[in-house]
Amino acid sequence: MNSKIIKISIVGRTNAGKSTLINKIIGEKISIQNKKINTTQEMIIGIKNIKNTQILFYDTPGSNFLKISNNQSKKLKQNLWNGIDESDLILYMIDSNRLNMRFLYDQIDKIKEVKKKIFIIFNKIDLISKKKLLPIIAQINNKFKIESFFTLSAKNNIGIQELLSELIKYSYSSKWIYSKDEITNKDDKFILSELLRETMLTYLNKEIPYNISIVTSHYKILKSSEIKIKQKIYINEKRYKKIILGKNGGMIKKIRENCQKKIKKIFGKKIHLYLELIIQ
Ligand SMILES: Nc1nc2c(ncn2[C@@H]2O[C@H](COP(=O)(O)OP(=O)(O)OP(=O)(O)O)[C@@H](O)[C@H]2O)c(=O)[nH]1
Ligand SMILES: [Mg+2]
Repeated sequence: MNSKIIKISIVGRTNAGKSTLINKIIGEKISIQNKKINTTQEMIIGIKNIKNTQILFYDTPGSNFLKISNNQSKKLKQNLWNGIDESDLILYMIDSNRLNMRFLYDQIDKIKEVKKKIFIIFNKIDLISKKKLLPIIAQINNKFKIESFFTLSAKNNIGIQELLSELIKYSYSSKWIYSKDEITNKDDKFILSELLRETMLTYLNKEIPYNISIVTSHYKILKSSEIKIKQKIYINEKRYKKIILGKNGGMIKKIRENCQKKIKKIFGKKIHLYLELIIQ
């Protein structure tokens, strides 16, 4: 059979729902999602094979980092542009409920520079009437050359099939890059570390989740087919320790139990999770 591929980067402001869309398309949680900002930090590839076509989705960090430059954002920016550079087509994703036209025009202007086809995706259509978007779509269409517009709800799985059918039309003859059963470029250990980071984003406020690094140091399937996992949380400031541990260790307990539950849901096995907090 004539094999085909297409590489697509998903770009857009933090919280637009990029990771949610990838997870829905792949059918498994490969990229963490959260209502806090800048959830995705590394570029994660989701792989979807439909008949003879391999579609690669590059999940990128939220693009309001295009303009800011401190150390962390430089890395995020690099990961974002790597995704855009490698792709054949760009999906620019918008939270329809939080439209900011000036910001949007700025972003499209910037992304246009790479001269790739752009699809604009209005996400979270469950929160706003589609009618309201029509004049906005017309306005964008007048100003820029946009290949296609889509309205969907990633969270509620509305409009995703239509998007996939359209994307397939842009695929071209080429050998597949990943084997048939791979769903992401990241390994289990990376995904486990990300799940812990997601849990910490949920429970901890302010800057802490952005100032930790997590390493999954041990992952073993036991004879009972239960899984034993050890994760190290590195923090760069002593004062974070007290907050992460919580009163009588209550916070870290909550984090551990919640993360364990999430992993169990994904891996379908009983999980023994051990966390270690290390000050660097
Ligand atoms: N109501 C509604 N919420 C959604 C939809 N899609 C995503 N969300 C929510 O929006 C929030 C952000 O989703 P993410 O997928 O983490 O967003 P992101 O664009 O990957 O964000 P960054 O990684 O920070 O750039 C989460 O709380 C999602 O549950 C949708 O279609 N409708
Ligand atoms: Mg994300």
